[in-house]
Amino acid sequence: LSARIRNTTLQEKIISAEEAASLIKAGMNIGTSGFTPSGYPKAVPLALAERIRQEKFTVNLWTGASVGKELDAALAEVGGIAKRLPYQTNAVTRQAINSGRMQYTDLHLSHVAPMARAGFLGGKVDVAIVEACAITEAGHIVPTTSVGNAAAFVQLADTVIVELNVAQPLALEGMHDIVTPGLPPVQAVLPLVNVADRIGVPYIPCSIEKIAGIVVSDIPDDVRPLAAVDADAKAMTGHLIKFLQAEIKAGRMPANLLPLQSGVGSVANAVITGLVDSDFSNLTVYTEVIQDGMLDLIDAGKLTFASGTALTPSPQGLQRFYANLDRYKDKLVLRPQEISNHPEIARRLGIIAMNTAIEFDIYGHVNSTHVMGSKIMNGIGGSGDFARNGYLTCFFSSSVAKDGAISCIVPMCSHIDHTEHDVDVFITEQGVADIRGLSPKERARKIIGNCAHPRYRPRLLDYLERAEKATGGAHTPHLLAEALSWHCRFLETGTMQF
Ligand code: 0RQ
Repeated sequence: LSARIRNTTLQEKIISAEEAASLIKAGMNIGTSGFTPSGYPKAVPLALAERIRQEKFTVNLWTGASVGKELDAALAEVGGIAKRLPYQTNAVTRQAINSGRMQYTDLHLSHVAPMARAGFLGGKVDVAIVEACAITEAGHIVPTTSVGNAAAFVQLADTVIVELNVAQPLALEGMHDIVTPGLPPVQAVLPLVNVADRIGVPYIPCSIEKIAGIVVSDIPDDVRPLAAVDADAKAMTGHLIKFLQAEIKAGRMPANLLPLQSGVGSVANAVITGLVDSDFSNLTVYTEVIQDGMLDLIDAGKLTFASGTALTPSPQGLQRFYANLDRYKDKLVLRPQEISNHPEIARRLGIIAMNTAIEFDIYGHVNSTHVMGSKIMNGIGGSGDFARNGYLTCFFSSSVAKDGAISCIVPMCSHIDHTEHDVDVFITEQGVADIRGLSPKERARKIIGNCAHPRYRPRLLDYLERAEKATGGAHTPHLLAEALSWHCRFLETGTMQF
């Protein structure tokens, strides 16, 4: 352990998970490391859940993004979370949110640390719980497979609990680049002009005094297998690659493209995997999650560098990453999410933003978060950070969901996360709608014609034409009494079909 805890005073601070959990009091704001099921604390949350089961109290949980079952599910199952932010994918948590048992604040991921720093999120960070692979002589914390908001939470917390995970290789040290920007009006310029630039230090600055206890754990990240690439995802990838090739030909994109950002899920993975078999080379990635497909691209010699805030591999991907860490380490960096998702940097680098929608409407608004207007799915995640600030912003979706009972292209979205002003290109398995520079009515015809499923196309066109007539050709014509009728029909009959 002396290789991992390099200060003798700190070696005396090793405590059990139960002792660490006892430092947490009812009503506290707990800020943890973790982003997707990577680099989150596990042993302390499990002990905290057990305490909550017996003593019945709640805390507020702030993370980087979604986290594994030992944190989200364990605490949600015992009713231990009063308020959760900023992104989740756990079924138990989702159920608690949608049944009114848990409050949920869905934030742009780049906003969380600045808002916590500014005191906007309902108090301070009382306790930070951070997974580490080592603690330096000075007390600085070396993170593991993600950074997320860990640096900001450590900076802001009164008390820090370090979960030293010996299952995480020590060789991860050096992969991180940590900066914690200040508060306006004196924020430093972030001098990041290439995806591989390092602008910080390879650890989370922390003082020895702030560390209240160190818990040694060996629980691995709860990484999940990849969803199979289905026919729709394959078709969307094909459309995207053709579209990008045409952009290069038209002189609107360099031959090696621009830094790629891609979301999570089956489509995102298919897109990245699809690039492995394409002609593109010397690619770069500036994103939040580094997935298996990016390791494939490195292995194929097509990716020169990837910057993210978390590794999000499959179980096989994680083993492959650990086994070849030295080789991958030169080509990867993990940053705080306020830097990986920073609007200024995304704009400067000119990223290609690629995210998945639940539904979008004929005028180009996107719903990424809510099913039928009311029920949260996961959250906006980083999609808004990148969509608003990308050089080219693409949204993907199958044209229909639930075996065709739902059209993912609707007259009006039942909830809006990204507006018509944020999107350049929509891609479904049907085709591509490039809406750059188009007026709302031009956009509507392109989206209906190129992206909607043939089964729903005539009805969408009929809606548009009747709306144009009823409003005398208004700028964005709607029949307000009918605009959400497709969703109402689904809720009443189980299908949007007429
Ligand atoms: O339902 O789970 O019951 O099968 O939605 O849909 O097709 O499996 O797609 O896993 O890629 O997730 C938008 C949720 C897509 C995700 C979303 C139903 C469908 C299925 C899931 P089932 P798929 P994916 C980086 C960027 C927001 C955050 C983001 C997401 C389920 O991509 O969370 O982009 N995005 N972050 O049947 C009702 C519709 C539907 C529908 C699909 N129109 N109405 N249900 N479904 N379309 C990541 C981070 O920031 C960390």
